[in-house]
Amino acid sequence: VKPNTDLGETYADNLELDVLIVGAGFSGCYLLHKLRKAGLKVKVYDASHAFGGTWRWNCYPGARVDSDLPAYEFSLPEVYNNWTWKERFPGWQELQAYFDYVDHTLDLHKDVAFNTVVTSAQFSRETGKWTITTADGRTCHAKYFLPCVGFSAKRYIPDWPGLDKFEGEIHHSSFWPTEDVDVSNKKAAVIGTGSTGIQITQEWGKAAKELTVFQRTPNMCIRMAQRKVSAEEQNNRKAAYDELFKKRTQCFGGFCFDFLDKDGGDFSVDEAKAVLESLWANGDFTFWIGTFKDIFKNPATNKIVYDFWRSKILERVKEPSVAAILAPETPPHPWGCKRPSLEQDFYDQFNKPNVHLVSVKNNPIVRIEPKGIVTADGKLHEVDVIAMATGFDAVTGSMINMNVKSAEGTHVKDLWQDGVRTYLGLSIHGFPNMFYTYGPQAPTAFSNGPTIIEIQSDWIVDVIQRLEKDNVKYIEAEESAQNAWAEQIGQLAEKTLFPLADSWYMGANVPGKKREMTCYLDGVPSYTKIINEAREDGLKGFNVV
Ligand code: N01
Repeated sequence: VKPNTDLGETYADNLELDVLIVGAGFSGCYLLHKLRKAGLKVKVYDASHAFGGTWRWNCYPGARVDSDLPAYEFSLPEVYNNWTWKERFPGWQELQAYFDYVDHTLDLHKDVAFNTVVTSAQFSRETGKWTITTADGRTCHAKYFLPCVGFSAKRYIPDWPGLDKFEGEIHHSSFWPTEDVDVSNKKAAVIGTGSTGIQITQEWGKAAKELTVFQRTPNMCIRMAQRKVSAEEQNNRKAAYDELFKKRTQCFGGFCFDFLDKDGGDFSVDEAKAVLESLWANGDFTFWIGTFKDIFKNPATNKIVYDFWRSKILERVKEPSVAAILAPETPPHPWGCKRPSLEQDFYDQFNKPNVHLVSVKNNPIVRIEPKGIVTADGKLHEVDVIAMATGFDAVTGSMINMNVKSAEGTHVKDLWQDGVRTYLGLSIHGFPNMFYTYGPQAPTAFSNGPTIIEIQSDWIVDVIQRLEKDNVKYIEAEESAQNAWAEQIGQLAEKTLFPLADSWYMGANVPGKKREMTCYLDGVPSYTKIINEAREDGLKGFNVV
């Protein structure tokens, strides 16, 4: 592909910038807006054709966010004042429209080069600049490099033999065609029951002639109390948004609620049940990160929640043998230590004659044949169309994907071979003047995206402004500070039940990936305090050159 220089300066070759951002999702939009306001010359590169990041790519049937209003949006009054949502948990179409509205309101697009895939990035200590190259042969030089590529940019597809021989349609959820995949007269399959598989199942269970869902690990889904939300209701609340957005920075998960201030053992059996009933009735994540405060530390408390959850699922699924796969008596892992999804009618699908569940826990998928999916017992499950809801090389994969190299030329993948190393979940030793958001060793997957993204982005903008004011050539995380941070990430995890689950949080979903906690587990307020203290303490843990 030849560079299209007709598209203006943003698409030019040999671009000279103060800041290059990669990714036009929540982080990229926010940082572009704030850095431009600070007077810097900034551009954004994005591989997609439009704004939205994950919400451009993940347009599979039923894709919607599990964070309810108004937690999942920018806290900028100039943005929220004139925007209203239609549903409590918006779907991908609405989220795409939101991003288009944000672009329009903040006039972002003139500084964003779409269809631009970054293929390498490396810093020169001599020039004090990053050199970034793109798939179509453009080069850009920037003093600061901000990869804002989220935690799920690198899709994971198991390497089953025969995948390329399948005669029907096959789509990974994060690379979904923009036109509808018609399953009305087809036998469809969904492989995987993470958040994505749950949502596709809800749609295809209704639309397909036959649907077979391949489940390896049960997803402990929470009820989603979806509803329409009127403009009037939202507008009446807007006077309180400033306070609400402040509150979301003060709660563990970056939502507008927090854990209860009591442990499970502080309640009698009946009291605990009543508490859980009321949280269940909320139909949102309060049942996950708004329950007993020792839920992720105390196996007894965790089991109380699991048993309650299971009782709710057993009420829904009619066939006991199917219910036993979806909600087994023995928990497959501690409650909530893999990301639970919100569901509306996922479990009800399995009461229909056209929807089938296959457990691949002890009978794995071994290959794909032209006509379908073969499990270890030799059975061919004939299907016409497959939704691969098999997830991502999460958290670390996005950065690795871009071929980012240290100033000395070492690929980030090689540096992380024996374990992820970052400082504050914001920077990496050997990568001067590079800061990232919503990635490894930050609250990332344990927080509401827009909350932590704004906190980290504000930190980055502030630091860059200070460096510019002081005429600094570059800053770089100290190796010792980075090692201490990595140790802290591991120690925090060890105090919890999270390492007991084979989750993508632990890197356990991708064969060969090192098993370790990839995110910061002590919540948004504690993380914010640490990064702000480091900044105020003369950029503690950084070398300033
Ligand atoms: O990916 P996942 P996802 N054979 O990794 C299964 C966010 N998100 O795309 O659990 C058979 O969670 C795998 O099985 P197991 C959200 O943070 C948010 O669903 O590893 N099965 C699992 O069931 C989410 O957590 C929203 O045993 C195989 C599934 O594939 C994250 O993105 C919506 C397999 C993968 O699930 C990722 O979600 C969507 C194999 N060989 C996504 N390999 C909302 O906010 C993997 N699996 C609503």
